[in-house]
Amino acid sequence: MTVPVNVTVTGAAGQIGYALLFRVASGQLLGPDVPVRLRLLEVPQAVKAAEGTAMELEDCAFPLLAGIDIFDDPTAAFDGVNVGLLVGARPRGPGMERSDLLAANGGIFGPQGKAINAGAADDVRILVVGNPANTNALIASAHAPDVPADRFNAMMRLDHNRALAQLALKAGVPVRDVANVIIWGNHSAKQYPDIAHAVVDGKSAVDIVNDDAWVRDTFVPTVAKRGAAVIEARGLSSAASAANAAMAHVNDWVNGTPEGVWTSVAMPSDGSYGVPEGLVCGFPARAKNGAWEIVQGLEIDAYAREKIDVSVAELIEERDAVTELGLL
Ligand code: NAX
Repeated sequence: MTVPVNVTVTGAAGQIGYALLFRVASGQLLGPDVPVRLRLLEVPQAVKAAEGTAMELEDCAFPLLAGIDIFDDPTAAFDGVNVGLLVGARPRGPGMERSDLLAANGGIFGPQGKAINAGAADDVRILVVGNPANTNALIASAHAPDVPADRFNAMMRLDHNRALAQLALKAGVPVRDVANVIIWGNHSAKQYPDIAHAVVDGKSAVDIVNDDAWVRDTFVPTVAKRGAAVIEARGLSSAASAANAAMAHVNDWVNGTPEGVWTSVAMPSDGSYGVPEGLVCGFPARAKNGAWEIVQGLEIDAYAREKIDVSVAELIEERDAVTELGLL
């Protein structure tokens, strides 16, 4: 049998963890022929809950699940990691300033980066889901100097999927007929969901929709604020949709994006589209041979430029704040 792939999931006892782990164990992350060994990382007070989830995973008798280990120590959890899903993070509490939030998460993602540097497999791929995801990925990567920076991604795929769904609803077509939206910038309310290059049934989405006011005043804020709308309705933040997006992100990264289609990925900028080098920023990207390539040469009009710049400015602010805190 093939050697199992080590998948480390942090925040394993949380709600995204619960929506994610059963799908990973069933083979949906990497493919139906790839056995996985789960390595779950939690804070000590949540280890018992993670053990409960592990019992349920065992009870599924997944043929591809080669084992489950639970840790409260990042060095052990990331030893031998091939795929890391970094979900656990410190949420913003009442009265918490943004700098407190960045500092608290720096205290999580710095040590996790160090642990990845110490123990990861050569082919390691890390997807950061825990917020503020882009800057958490930057911090983790900065603490893993021996791992190529492009192995650290932050998740824009949920925003991407939300944009596909809203566009399909507007166009009155099934979501499978819609492709090539882009989420630029930060995974925050300042992201820029862009349909300028999207297609509906192979035709320009802008022409099909033919309604600039809808795009600017409805589509963009609906996608950017969808997380808050889900919290308002459900009383809890997005979990199954976030887990679904993480699955799709890693599956595409490893197995490649379909021909002619791109997705949205936050990865370290190489200077493309005027984004300062090194910022972990949302770009349109295709995966080939296990690596992402930023889609080049797309025309950016003045409106898009302004929206992208606003989001990038927020990423720069976050980077400057964590630099000042000594977290990079
Ligand atoms: P939960 O609060 O349900 O679970 C988080 C889990 O992480 C908890 O079990 C906690 O004990 C654990 N944890 C905290 N610190 C840890 C550490 N140092 N090591 C290991 N585990 C640790 O949150 P959940 O709803 O699962 O969301 C997790 C994260 O995803 C949050 O930061 C959330 O903001 C973020 N999200 C990101 C999204 C994205 O698109 N990038 C969308 C969904 C979600 O909002």
